[in-house]
Amino acid sequence: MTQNNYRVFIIGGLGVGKTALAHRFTKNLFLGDRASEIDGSDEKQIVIEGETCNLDVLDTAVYQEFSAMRYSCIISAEGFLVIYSIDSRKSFDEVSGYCEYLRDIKESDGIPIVIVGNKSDLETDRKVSQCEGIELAESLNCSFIETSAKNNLNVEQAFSGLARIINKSRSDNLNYNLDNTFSNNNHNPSRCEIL
Ligand SMILES: Nc1nc2c(ncn2[C@@H]2O[C@H](COP(=O)(O)OP(=O)(O)O)[C@@H](O)[C@H]2O)c(=O)[nH]1
Ligand SMILES: [Mg+2]
Repeated sequence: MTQNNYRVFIIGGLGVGKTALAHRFTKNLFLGDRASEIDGSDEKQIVIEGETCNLDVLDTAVYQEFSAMRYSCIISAEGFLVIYSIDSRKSFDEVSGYCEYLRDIKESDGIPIVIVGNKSDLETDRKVSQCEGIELAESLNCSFIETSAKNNLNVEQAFSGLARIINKSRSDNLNYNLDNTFSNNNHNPSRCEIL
């Protein structure tokens, strides 16, 4: 993968807004209920630390759960958005399992992950406080942000924040590998950042 290319994978429970977030970010559209009909990959150029970069966004459909396709998407991605919906306690409870699943597949505890509490516009239906989101992210050594794909709140920040974390991880790994005679991707500097 070239320096200016970032591949990110979106994961989370059914209906949390993975496709809606991908569409809001890449096309600046909110598709409402039609979002569930569309899954796939898309890309967008953004500027990170003064450089124009290409972000490949992989949004795989539910039917691909545990498929070889999903596995290879995860292997090829450098960073992950783990999404829950702030109006669903169940989706929040699933977050740590997804993080563990990704870390198992990537065989590293240091992979860039941003935990995203989506549907922040649904304040009156909120079941998970922002504090709980932050605490979970800290305990899992991940970054955190709340978004609304519907109202276009913090969507760009979630993706660009992840790209910045990937950048940092690339240079950390490079320095680590240069500083050590053995090369291993498993060192784990603190990565918790509230975006
Ligand atoms: N209120 C609100 N609804 C959302 C938001 N994001 C997605 N949705 C809705 O949640 C439902 C599921 O979204 P979808 O993107 O298909 O979820 P996915 O299964 O995670 O891909 C759809 O009806 C979307 O319109 C959001 O930020 N706010
Ligand atoms: Mg979807």
